[in-house]
Amino acid sequence: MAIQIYELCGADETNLFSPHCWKTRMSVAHKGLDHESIATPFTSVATVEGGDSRRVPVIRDGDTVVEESFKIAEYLDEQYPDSPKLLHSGVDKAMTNFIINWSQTQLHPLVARMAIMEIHDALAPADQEFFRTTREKVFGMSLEDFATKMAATPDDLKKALVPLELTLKGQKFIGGDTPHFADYVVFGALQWLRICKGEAVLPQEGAVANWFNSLLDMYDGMGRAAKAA
Ligand SMILES: N[C@@H](CCC(=O)N[C@@H](CS)C(=O)NCC(=O)O)C(=O)O
Repeated sequence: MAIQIYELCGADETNLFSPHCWKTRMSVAHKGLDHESIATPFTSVATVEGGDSRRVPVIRDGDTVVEESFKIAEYLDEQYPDSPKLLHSGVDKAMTNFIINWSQTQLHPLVARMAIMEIHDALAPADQEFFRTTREKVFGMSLEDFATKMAATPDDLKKALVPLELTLKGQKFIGGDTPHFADYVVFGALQWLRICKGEAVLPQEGAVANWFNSLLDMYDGMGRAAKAA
């Protein structure tokens, strides 16, 4: 039976753009498992699976419900030990936390600064209102002011990606020879930008570009099949 993944969606239910949900989609595919996406708008997240979670991704695997992309990866490794691992030792999990925090503090804010209005505009009207209210509270300014005053460029992104560019000059993946959950963490951030803002703002050449393209093509091109803006 396919694993159900509750994923954030835009006004168009096939527009599944969330960075954290992409981590889970790629994780499920890495384990060789099928998935069924359940498109979930912002205003429905709080009702998913009885409403315990305020965030997606959430998965249902038979009778088991798991939320949070890192916990989902751990669950998949435990439940499906015969397929390639997403995470290995305790040390490996500990270091993956660094990648998660690096991605969320160095890449996610840049994606927001580059694409905040595009993210907003892709949502259904009720979700736009939710998104505006919650994000304006965090930013302390209107979305429009944030988009102009805090605007970031593809060059800013390229600079933030230097540690990854240097790493991938010497190895195929963050995980070494094969992808690891950490690869999907960073992939999720760039896929979010690709879907919301388009491919032109992503690195066009170099090690990060090659790595990202190889992940887009993996699992029968699942990542590339998601429409870029
Ligand atoms: N640490 C969580 C983060 C999940 C998260 O922030 N999800 C966002 C979607 S990208 C969400 O559900 N947001 C709902 C909201 O902002 O109300 C994970 O990796 O699963």
